[in-house]
Amino acid sequence: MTSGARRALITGITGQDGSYLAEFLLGKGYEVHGIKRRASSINTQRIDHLYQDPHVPDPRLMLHYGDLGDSSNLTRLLAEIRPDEVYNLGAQSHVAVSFEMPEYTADIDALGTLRLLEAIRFLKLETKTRFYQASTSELYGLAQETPQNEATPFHPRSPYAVAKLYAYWITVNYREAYGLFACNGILFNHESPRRGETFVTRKITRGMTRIAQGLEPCLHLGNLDAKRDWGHARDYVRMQWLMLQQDEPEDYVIATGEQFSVRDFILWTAGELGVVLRFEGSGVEERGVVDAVTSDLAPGIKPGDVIIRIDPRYFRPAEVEDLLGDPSKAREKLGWRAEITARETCAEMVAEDLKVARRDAFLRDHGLAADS
Ligand code: NDP
Ligand code: GDR
Repeated sequence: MTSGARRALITGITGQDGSYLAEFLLGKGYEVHGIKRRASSINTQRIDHLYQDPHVPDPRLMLHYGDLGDSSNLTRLLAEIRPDEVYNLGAQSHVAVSFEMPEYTADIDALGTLRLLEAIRFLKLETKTRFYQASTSELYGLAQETPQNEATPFHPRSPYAVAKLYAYWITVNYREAYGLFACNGILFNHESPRRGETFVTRKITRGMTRIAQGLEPCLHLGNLDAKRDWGHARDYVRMQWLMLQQDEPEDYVIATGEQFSVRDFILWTAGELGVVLRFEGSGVEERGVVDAVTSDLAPGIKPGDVIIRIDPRYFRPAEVEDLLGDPSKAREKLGWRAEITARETCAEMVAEDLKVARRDAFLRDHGLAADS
């Protein structure tokens, strides 16, 4: 522990939001501690640009090995760090994977939250440490009303969402029972160039830029009709911090208030690449067919190519079709509003993924690719 700066502990610091939040808090002068998991390969790519040699005087970013499944580890870290703010972003965060790994998802996403809260209580940090829980629009699932706000009833539709429901309520419970300053941010989908490669937006921008560079022939997706309220992660981590700076702990919906379909996102991506795309057929036979290519960003694509196909393996046992958030409370109480639109987020993601795809194509063309 170093200076008298405010101290934050972030679980999930190696993830999309964790990396933006760490950047944001360091910019505010915080001393930032993050929990990373031991893995057989390096898993800190998203925060490597923030890394500081622990031997430099007064380091501001410190990483600790840990896991939300390990109570003694969490308790020891909290005892050592004594953070002013804990941001619980760590989770098995993939909805489709939660159907494959329901027990693990419940252990990490539901009980992991309890483990952290109990550690705070056990160490008598309730009056010092403020707690942010990464809750989710997936809680609404089969939404009872549109748009969804803080009063909309929950109807979770996946093991992930059910685990997050427990985490939501145990956070409320520790606030009510022990007076902990604990908040749920009910965040709608938010994306960025750092989004995990298997979430639909990044899968689209990464897949289509690779097709554009002739690295892959076609992208297989699931339900193109799903509608989401997509924001940008950089906008949303600002709100996570703001919630913990208030006089009273409360729960907030964070969303843009605009909704688009997966198909819209594909068409935006095609537009960024100068590809005129048309959908034909229906159901599992639906296909994205290229009508024209109007730029030099997609040398790997020509008219008539089928670059989008449906693969039923990406359908979920229970789907969330339609989510749209109402962020009025965040706007009115905290003066927050999303600054980056879904369309702008898509453009940024395409630009970043195109750089990587071009590099990979260059390596391939010069016989330098790892597998060449
Ligand atoms: P990511 O999947 O990008 O990051 C998840 C993070 O959790 C990673 O750092 C991951 O580590 C870590 N993690 C996974 N399992 C464990 C574990 N057992 N112990 C400790 N850490 C673990 O998610 P996002 O950044 O997108 O989301 C952050 C949080 O917000 C998550 O809780 C998510 O469920 C929630 N959320 C996200 C939304 C979104 O649209 N992005 C919307 C609403 C809520 P590693 O890098 O090693 O895998
Ligand atoms: P989501 O995000 O489930 O909303 O959870 P994801 O991007 O995975 O899916 C969004 C919608 O797209 C449909 N879809 C596909 N999804 C994926 N991943 N892959 C595909 O090939 C595909 N084809 C269509 C899905 O069926 C779904 O309807 C994200 C996560 O970040 C959660 O952690 C977070 O809580 C919620 O957002 C809010």
